[in-house]
Amino acid sequence: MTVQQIQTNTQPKLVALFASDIHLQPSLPRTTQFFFNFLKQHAPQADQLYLLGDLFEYWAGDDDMDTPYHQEVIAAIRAVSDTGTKVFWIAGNRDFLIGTGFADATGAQLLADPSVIHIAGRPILITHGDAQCSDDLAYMSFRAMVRQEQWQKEFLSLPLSQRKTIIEGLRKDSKIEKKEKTLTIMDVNPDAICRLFLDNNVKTIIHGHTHRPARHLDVEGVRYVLPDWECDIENEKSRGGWLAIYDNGEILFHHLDGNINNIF
Ligand code: LP5
Ligand code: MN
Repeated sequence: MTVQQIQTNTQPKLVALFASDIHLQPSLPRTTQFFFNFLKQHAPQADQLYLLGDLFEYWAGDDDMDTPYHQEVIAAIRAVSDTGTKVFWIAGNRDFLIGTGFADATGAQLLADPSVIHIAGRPILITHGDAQCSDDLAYMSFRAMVRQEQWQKEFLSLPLSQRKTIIEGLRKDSKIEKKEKTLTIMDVNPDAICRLFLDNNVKTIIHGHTHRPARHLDVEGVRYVLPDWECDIENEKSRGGWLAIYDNGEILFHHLDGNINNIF
């Protein structure tokens, strides 16, 4: 009797991808193109794609879905869902007004912030990350206001053009205010992160928002911070990338230039 040797495939299988803070807008054509390439070439190879907030520069409401630009982005995400990759979405501080209209159009499932998911046998907490920036008191009170259901209902009842004008004003103010704030104030608060690890019984956290990509070896576990994307600054290297988890538990950063490693 011949014993047939079965060749095992040692290549780890891609399970999930994580990206955030792409800040899509029509004035960023190269960034948009890099994101579309990511959706077309990489996302379909994963079982799950997690978009962890601030995918858009801002979102004024689901009644703003019909612009050619938004239609193009929606179609690109829909194409990923249609390949069988499950797309999940956590809202960021710029696009928390995304609702069921966007979810239905893209096939994305909206998740609460934070959420605990299970990948390759490990529980992982995912969050946008802004809620943990608790030293930024001005932002915290702004956040508390705009995350109220009643407040959002009233804001969404304003005409779309008026909402856009208000938000564009806030974007300008935010850029000015950020220049005045220290990096420490705009980073996540260590106690808030510690509580997140312990209260949710996880050893892995993935978040975005701070635009300071890194793998932090915190006392309670490992915290992966996703990069923001910016590919439209002349004479500057494209910035951005995503995190990938494989079925052997390995977690790697993928840079836009094709480099792959375990630190960003
Ligand atoms: O986004 P980013 O990286 O620039 O900075 C964030 C915080 N800023 C924001 C504001 C957004 O960028 C702009 C608005 C988003 C649109 C959401 C849709 C609908 C909301 C409509 C609101 C009327 O999130 C920034 C943080 C930074 O992250 C780092 O964590 O520092 O925080 C701020 O800039 C907030 C200010 O410090 C406080 C602003 C108070 C203004 C209150 C005006 C209320 C006006 C109400 C009008 C109806
Ligand atoms: Mn953000």
